[in-house]
Amino acid sequence: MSRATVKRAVAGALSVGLLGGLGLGIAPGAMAAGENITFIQGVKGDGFYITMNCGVKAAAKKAGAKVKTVGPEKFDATLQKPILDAVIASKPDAILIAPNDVKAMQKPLEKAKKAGIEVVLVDTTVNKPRKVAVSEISSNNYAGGAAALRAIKNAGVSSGKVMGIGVRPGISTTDARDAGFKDAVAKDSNFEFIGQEYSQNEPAIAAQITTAAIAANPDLKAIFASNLFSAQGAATGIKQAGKEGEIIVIGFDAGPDQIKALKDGTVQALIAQKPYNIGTQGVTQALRAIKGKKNKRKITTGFTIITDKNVNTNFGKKAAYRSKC
Ligand code: T6T
Repeated sequence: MSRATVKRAVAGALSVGLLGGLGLGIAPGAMAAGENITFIQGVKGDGFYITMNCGVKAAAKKAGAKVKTVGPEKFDATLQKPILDAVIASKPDAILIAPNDVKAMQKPLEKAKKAGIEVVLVDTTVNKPRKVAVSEISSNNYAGGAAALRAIKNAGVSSGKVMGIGVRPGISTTDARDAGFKDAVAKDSNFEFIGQEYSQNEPAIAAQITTAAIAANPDLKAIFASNLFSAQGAATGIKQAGKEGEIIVIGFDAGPDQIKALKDGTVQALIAQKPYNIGTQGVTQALRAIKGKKNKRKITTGFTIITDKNVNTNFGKKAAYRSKC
């Protein structure tokens, strides 16, 4: 029986007054402190997960829970799976995880559930989330992708060729953003979607894709790069091609490098998620599950559009990701 299951049994007993009746003197809630939570990031060193980790740590500290944070060196399920296996073996009460792939991480996460560990999916999800997790917390990624077309128009481009740079198929978040963008473009006959490319989360590949696309399409008007590293690379590619301000770049996420690119005019808008908030809510849901309380199955967090107009305001600054807590 896992610690979480034991605690649930104890919480149940407390609620019917069994332990009180036995005179054990355990106050309701006393068993709740000191839960062990492990947060498995999508990838190490990513401002998005760094900021989420700040939220996770703050919420855990407030609740008296302990947190361990781990993550793969690359956004790659073959690297994340062994990390998850080791975490399962260490028997935490709950795991918060951003799975690297909808399919490849499904079965490994089913093992966590079988081991009695409460799982909360933060950011990304898997194909059958209900089989593994008590709660899923993420941005409205599809709506965020659609917002990218509005941002292109707000940047002054009302027609022409646009393209997408994502990470790779099989990542729930970026797939949804890419689809949201593509569908929005399809609904607007002034625009033409010339293709979806994939950076494998490598800025250098995103830069190459950008320069090649510009060479092949001198009339390219805008690029939507659907995550931090793709956007970082797209900005580099735009600079290499000398097209700053001429070809619009809309990036998802708001890491320090992206904010810099926005300020220097290489990128025109950033769709910033609320990773800190995803982290705090993730801990709340994990603790609820550990204590046998009802969970919110799905929580959708919002996003903020950062442009040169608000980047230096308190609003814009608050939306930017952190590089440390
Ligand atoms: O965009 C975020 C995250 O939401 C996505 O799932 C993977 O990429 C990021 O971590 C940014 O690098």
